[in-house]
Formats: sequence, structure tokens, C-alpha cells
Amino acid sequence: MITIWGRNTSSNVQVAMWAVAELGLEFERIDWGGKFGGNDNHDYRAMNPNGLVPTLRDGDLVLWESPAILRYLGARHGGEGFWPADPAARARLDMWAEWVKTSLCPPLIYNVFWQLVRTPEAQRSAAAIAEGALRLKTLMPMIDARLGDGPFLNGEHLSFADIMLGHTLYRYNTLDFERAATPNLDAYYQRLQQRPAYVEHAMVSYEGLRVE
Ligand SMILES: N[C@@H](CCC(=O)N[C@@H](CS)C(=O)NCC(=O)O)C(=O)O
Repeated sequence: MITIWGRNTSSNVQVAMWAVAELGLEFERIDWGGKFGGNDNHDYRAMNPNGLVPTLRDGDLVLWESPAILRYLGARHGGEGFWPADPAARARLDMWAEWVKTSLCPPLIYNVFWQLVRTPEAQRSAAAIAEGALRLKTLMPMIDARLGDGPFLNGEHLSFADIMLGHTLYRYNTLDFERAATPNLDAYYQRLQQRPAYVEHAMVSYEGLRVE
């Protein structure tokens, strides 16, 4: 049984949750962080000195950092489609997973999401939102072109890289800002919504996080 500590409104928790559900693993999620607190709890810090969510426990193994959790789940529990054994095939996917975390997430989360949802309207920076939106307008066409190659990043198979990309798309598509035209990405987002695990774990409302 896998245990995950973290509130379901956290995008990083959503990576871990969608992955365990997609892989059909038995899990328990414990509400942690945000309004639930517990980040500074002594026993929690002993597991995760960083104090953030998610934290995952699988038997004797305790992990934090959502990309490390995702890669562990893929390597330990994923099949060939989710986590290719061939290093080159896997690296071609991992390149995009890393791109999502390091290039796409910062403007989406720290510029657009943080400003529009987690900052009081009077304190919002139109410049920060515009900067993030502009950056996303150059980034999203790259993944749109890549998605022209197949239904998922690993062709017919949903892989760990789709978890990293897909978990951003609910926020990307529901936040109120100007986006580039990305027909392949739009079709991909529709395909993800056919997956119950995606709907349950990655399309979690962020309205409870909103600061007016
Ligand atoms: N690099 C970490 C970042 C973790 C992180 O920033 N988590 C946020 C939520 S998305 C957090 O714990 N915030 C404080 C809280 O929720 O109490 C990861 O990818 O797991």
C-alpha cells in the first residue's frame, strides 16, 4: 500500500496521485499542507525535511519531490508503455517531462496561476501575468508540434511524461489569460479527459485556494 501526504489541490500532489491511480496501485492519500497544515510536524519533517507536499511512502521507501516520485513509480510499477526500458526511448520522453517542470511550470504556476488565483486582486501584477502569458505563447506551440506525432507522448501509450505534461493542462486551460492556438494540444487535453484517473486527480478545482 502506497501512502501519499498532500492536499489534492496541490499540482505536485496531483502528479503523484494521477500516476498511482493510472498505474492501478493501492493507495491512501492523507490531507496535508495548505489549510490542513502539518508541514512543520516533527515526524513529517523526519520524512521530508523540505516540509512541502507531496511525500510518498512505499514500504520502507520515503520520497519527496514530485518528479522523483513519478520516476520511481514508473520504474518500479510502470510497464513498457509507461516507462520504456530502453534508455534512449525513455530519455526522449524524459526530455519533455523535464521541459514541463523547468520551462512550462514556472510561467504557468508562478506568473499566471499565482497572480490570478493566489494574489488579492488589488495586489496583482499585470506585468507578471503578461510576462508569463507571453512565455507560454512561445512554449506551448513546441509541445503542440510534438503532439502531432501521436495520441500520447509515447505514441499509443500513456507514459510518465504525459503525467508531467497533462497535470498542468487543467490550470492552463481554465485560467483566464490569452493562449496560443494549439489544436494538437487541445485534442490531447480532450483525450486525457476520457481517463477517469485524470479527471479525478488532475482536474481538481483550485477555487478553494483563491484569494480575493
Ligand atoms: N519541487 C517540489 C515542490 C513542492 C511544492 O512546492 N509543494 C507545494 C504545493 S504545490 C507546497 O507544499 N506548498 C505548501 C503547502 O501546500 O503547505 C515538488 O515538485 O514536489
